[in-house]
Amino acid sequence: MSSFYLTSPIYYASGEPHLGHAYTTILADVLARYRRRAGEDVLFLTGTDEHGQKIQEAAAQQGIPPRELCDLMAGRFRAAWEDLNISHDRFIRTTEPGHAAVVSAILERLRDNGLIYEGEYAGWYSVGQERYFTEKEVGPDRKDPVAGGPVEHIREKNYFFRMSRFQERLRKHVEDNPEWIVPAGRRNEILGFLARPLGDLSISRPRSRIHWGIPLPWDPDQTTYVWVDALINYVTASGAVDAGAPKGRQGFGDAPLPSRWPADVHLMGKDILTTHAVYWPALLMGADLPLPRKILAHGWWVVGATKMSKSLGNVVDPLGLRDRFGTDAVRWYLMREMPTGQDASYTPERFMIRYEELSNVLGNLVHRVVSMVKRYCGGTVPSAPGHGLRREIGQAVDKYRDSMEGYRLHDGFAAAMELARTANGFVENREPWTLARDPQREGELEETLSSLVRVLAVLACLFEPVAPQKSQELARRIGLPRVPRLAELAEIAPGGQVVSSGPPLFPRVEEPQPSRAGG
Ligand code: ME8
Repeated sequence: MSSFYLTSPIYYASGEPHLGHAYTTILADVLARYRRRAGEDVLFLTGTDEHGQKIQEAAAQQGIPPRELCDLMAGRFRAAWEDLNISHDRFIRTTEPGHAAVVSAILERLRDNGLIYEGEYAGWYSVGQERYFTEKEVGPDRKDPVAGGPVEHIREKNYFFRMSRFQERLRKHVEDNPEWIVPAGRRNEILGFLARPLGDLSISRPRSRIHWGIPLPWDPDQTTYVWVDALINYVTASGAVDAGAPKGRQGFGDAPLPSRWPADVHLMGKDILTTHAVYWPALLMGADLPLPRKILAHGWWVVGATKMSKSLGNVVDPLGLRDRFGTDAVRWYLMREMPTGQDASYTPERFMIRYEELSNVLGNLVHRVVSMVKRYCGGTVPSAPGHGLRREIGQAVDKYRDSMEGYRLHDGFAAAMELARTANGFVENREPWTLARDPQREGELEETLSSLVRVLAVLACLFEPVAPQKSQELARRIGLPRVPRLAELAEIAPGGQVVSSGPPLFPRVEEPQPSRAGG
């Protein structure tokens, strides 16, 4: 069985989970479920980023120890993912002791490779982004260029990683592997970044200023820079580095350990592409570890022209629609509405358009087919060859697979919905109600219903990654023990299953009013 390792970012434990986090995590979940349905052995990693100034300050503001804040927020993220039916295999927290050990081992390796030096840092720091920015980037208004938050001027001792040494190797890697950073627009952004001289990376902060973090193994008065700490989570969870082993046998260089590394894909929003596509590969090269196979940076959910964000207080929240429309409908909206890589904004009207597809096209098809099998065949799926729509099924599945493999999820799901639409058209053309009145045409009726049940089995499989609960319910209604895998679709032979009816899969609901998230 081939394996697939995918990661979401690990989210800051300083704030509540919101729509942006949910989007990336659902995207990751859809890919994980798709890969499992394709028969692969998946490791899907998510978690929380728990160190650094941002957490330290948030905890101080609330008057609680940072650890307490992290425990609380890690719990909130876990609960949010449960509510959204996220099927992660591992939830990592950077405060886990095992992670600190891997961070130390990697830092030691960089130092042994002659890539660390001590220096003084003077520049602008944004706590919101946990990053330094150049004079030019902060501009005359002295704002962080990502979210427009405040920056502070800092002058202090830091250790530096010789990132500049990897500029050429990295640039060549991006050039030679056009599919490494997707979508292409984001890749061009990184190529542009790498065309200018790359500085070295500050990897530590004085402990006197930032105490909440992992001490440098050779200088405990310095705390590891939170981005270095955070990025390493992907390696920690993979098992590629055994920090407890003697040097030389920890998994670096020519002596790799059996592990899930390298990741098949790192997913993230475009706000943190540079850290993932520049800092991270440079650190991996420095530590003699292989690079991830792909980096996918998606767009933002925006309000007007700005990124939706907690700190900007402009979060308009479709997650609040779960109560009325169900989790699967919200997942469907988010995946179907945003072409992977582009920005999108939530509006109640667009939500309704997407919901009505579920209800009027897919839900309606399920209802019609199940009712007809009940009415005309006593509830048992007829054993007819069911050749109708075979070509259409084949084409839809091909387009779906091709889109999913190419990370164009919106296209993949559009193909699935199109198949449901075609099947509704097939019902209208065949008019089973007319066939049922004519005993001479009983064979045709059975053939038609059998074909339709086959389509429903295929749709259960195609929709499962985005609408797992409803797809299971769909499989149950047509008498299947579970949702079929992709490889099983060709052999599905309807006949003999007992269907069951139930309330509409996607009931009619009134249009949502714009809502503002609280908290
Ligand atoms: O950056 N639209 O964590 P974070 C779409 N801890 N996605 C959005 C979004 C929006 N409006 N807002 C946030 C961090 N996101 C670091 C990551 S990884 C080693 C460390 C999503 O809590 C998107 O995935 O600020 C973005 O990259 C991420 O949340 C940032 O989450």
